[in-house]
Amino acid sequence: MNRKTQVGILGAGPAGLMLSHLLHRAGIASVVLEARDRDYVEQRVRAGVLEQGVVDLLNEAGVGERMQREGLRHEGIELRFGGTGHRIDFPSLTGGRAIMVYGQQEVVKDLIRARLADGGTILFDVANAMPQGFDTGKPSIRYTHAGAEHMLACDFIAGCDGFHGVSRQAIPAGALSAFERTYPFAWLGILAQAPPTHDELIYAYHDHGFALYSMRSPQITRLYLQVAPDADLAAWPDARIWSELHARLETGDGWKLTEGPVLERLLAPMRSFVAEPMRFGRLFLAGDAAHIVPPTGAKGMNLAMADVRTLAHALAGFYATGREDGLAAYSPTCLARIWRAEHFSWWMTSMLHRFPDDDAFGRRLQRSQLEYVTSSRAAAASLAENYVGLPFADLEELPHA
Ligand code: RFL
Ligand code: PHB
Repeated sequence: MNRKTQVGILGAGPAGLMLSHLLHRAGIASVVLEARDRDYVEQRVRAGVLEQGVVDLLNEAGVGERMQREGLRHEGIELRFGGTGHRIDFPSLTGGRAIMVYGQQEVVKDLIRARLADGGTILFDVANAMPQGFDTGKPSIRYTHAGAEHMLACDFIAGCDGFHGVSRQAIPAGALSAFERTYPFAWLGILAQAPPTHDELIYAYHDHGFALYSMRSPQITRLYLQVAPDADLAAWPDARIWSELHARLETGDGWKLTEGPVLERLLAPMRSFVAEPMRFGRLFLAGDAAHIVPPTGAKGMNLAMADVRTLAHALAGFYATGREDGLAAYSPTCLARIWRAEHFSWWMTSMLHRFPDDDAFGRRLQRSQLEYVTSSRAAAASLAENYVGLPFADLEELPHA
């Protein structure tokens, strides 16, 4: 069967769903094609930290109501090293900004519900999706759904299909430059049925390696440990995970980590990656399809949201005026923010982890950096403004169509 729409979107992650929602609000039709089923997408536990600007964007776009009710506003984080905790206070360092702890899968659930309530089309369980014709001005996406072959004809394609998706791969070799760094460690993450006993996230620097204390709700703790890049989950029974978390997170102040049943475990590789430019003809890449950061700066989902904000605005400008300048500015506008987040994520990662080739000099440098960001107001303010998120790019007001 052949279908037609204005924007064909690959991927129903935060990027694809938010793009479809923002386009709808601008009066632009789209169809979202997703490889997985709805349940899988809604249960996939990943990011948890929303920047202030993303919180504002979700609210302004009318999809922030449950987040406002159930999300946890955090006004700081703690950096823990040398047996002591040091708090970075966001509002006083950033002119009142903060973050929201609200699970990525909750954002995804809210966006899917909003799209369907507005009569939007999301096709789940799509196989063999292949963008084509985007260099000729007649783009389309071929795909298989419910056992039949289909073709979606569109004006533009948005590749929001994540790091392992087909969109970036569909661009001819040589048209993209890739910039990449891998790290010699991974994160082992767990979700535990244990009420958080600390109000804010804790980033811990420890001789055994990095650990992160986070949460999802007043009942659920989210915890991460730095492990070897080739770590095997089978070698990490619950008792070993808890013992390492106690060792790396607890300090001399009497605070204790509460244990509880482990609901979920995952291993996350650590990588920095950017593909430039984020456009080829009428195909636009957004979110993880174009760039990856290590999770230490909590930037991945936030960058995905910033990309689609810019893309939705550029497409709205095109449909309102026929002019292409907004579309031409998409990639450079996004890349400026992306490279700032790439640097911040790399910097946080470098400051907080153990590296296999660490020597005493390197460890002393890390300690000095940690002491500096927790004692100098200027250095703390730099960390804080990056963590809560720098202001979004100014987008020109659209002329009325
Ligand atoms: P997603 O979420 O990967 O969604 C892509 C969607 O595309 C689908 N897909 C396809 N669909 C059709 N055809 C194909 N051929 C397809 N191939 C793939 C996939 O099924 C999927 O539904 O990308 P998107 O939308 O760009 O969103 C990016 C975020 O998911 C990602 O950056 C964050 O999760 C990263 N991240 C964090 N980001 C933050 O902002 N704050 C955090 O605190 C944070 N913590 C994290 C993280 C990522 C982590 N992991 C597991 C990598 C913590 C971890 C542990
Ligand atoms: C999380 O809660 O999953 C989380 C928080 C902060 C990070 C990464 C992940 O830097």
